[in-house]
Amino acid sequence: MSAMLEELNSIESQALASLKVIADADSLEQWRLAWIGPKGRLKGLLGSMKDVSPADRPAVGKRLNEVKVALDGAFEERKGSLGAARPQATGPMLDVTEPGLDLTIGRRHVLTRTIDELIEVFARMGFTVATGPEVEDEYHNFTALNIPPDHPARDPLDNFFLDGKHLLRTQTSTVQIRAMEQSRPPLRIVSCGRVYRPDEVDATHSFMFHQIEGLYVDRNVSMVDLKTTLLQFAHAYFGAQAEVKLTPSFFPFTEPSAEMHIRMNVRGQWRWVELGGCGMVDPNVFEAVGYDPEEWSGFAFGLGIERIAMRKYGIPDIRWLFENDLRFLTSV
Ligand code: FA5
Repeated sequence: MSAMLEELNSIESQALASLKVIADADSLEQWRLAWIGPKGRLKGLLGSMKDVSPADRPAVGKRLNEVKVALDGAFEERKGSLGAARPQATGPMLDVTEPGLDLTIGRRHVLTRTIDELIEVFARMGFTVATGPEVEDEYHNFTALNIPPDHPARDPLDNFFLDGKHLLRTQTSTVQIRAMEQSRPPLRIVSCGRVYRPDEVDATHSFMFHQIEGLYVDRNVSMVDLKTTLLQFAHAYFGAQAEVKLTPSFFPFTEPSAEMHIRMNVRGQWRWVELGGCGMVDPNVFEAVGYDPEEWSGFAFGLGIERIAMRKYGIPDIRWLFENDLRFLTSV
């Protein structure tokens, strides 16, 4: 028998014998390093293969492999049995003296907060909250609001139609109609909610945004009531120095119509900011809901809630409101 084969037999029997008496993980690791580790006895023999005669080499190679498999297997088995024998912990694995983890307290989204704040301001002026569906029919989104079938605002390219007759509402003015259909005057409501338009998205425009709609119907309501209500809102929400300006505009459902601008302090500078549209309810709208326009008069307004929140909280880009970036959400 070649000297190498003898050496291999001896390594095998010595290694297996010494493994039998190992009783802890440290000694097992020592054993691994000594016998099968990268600098162990078995690896050392590999270097001597070049001295084996070509005739003996196949047999020696085969035996080397057998010994390696035997020692690796015995090692794994011993490791397993030592692990199983390790004493199991008793009692709870909990150190009650360790400092606890900080819990991050969440907060309502800035738009939700703005909606609640707006509703509170108008509630103090006697407005109640009304709601309406986001999926609307053409009648409530257009026809009842005095927007005739050939009006460009009804163009399918300017709306999110779901089928030929239903669409995602483009304005909260739809709730004016639904509120008037459901009750008799006098009436004083606000309605906040999502609206949808295929507008190109940029720092001030989104394809989905929120509006607050206001409607006041009574006898002898005038533009003075409208402007006073908006001024009260501006003072309550943006501070006593805020001013309101109405400039002529056009909406099919109000006559006369106006754009509402508020002069407010935007990061240290006083500026006029346009927040939405308003006007006196058009007689055709009253007729559509069965109110007598000779008896009843009223005003309505619709303001963009994102624009209000952006001014109030100094948010420069409308997209930040919808991206759910925690760096933004935790800073406003
Ligand atoms: C209207 O939607 C009318 N319904 C308002 C109204 C109500 C007039 C009642 C008269 C009586 P307008 O399309 O201008 O009007 O939109 C109102 C406000 O919504 C705008 O001033 C702006 O603040 C906001 N808004 C409009 N488009 C977008 C958009 N793409 N992204 C964010 N905000 C928008």
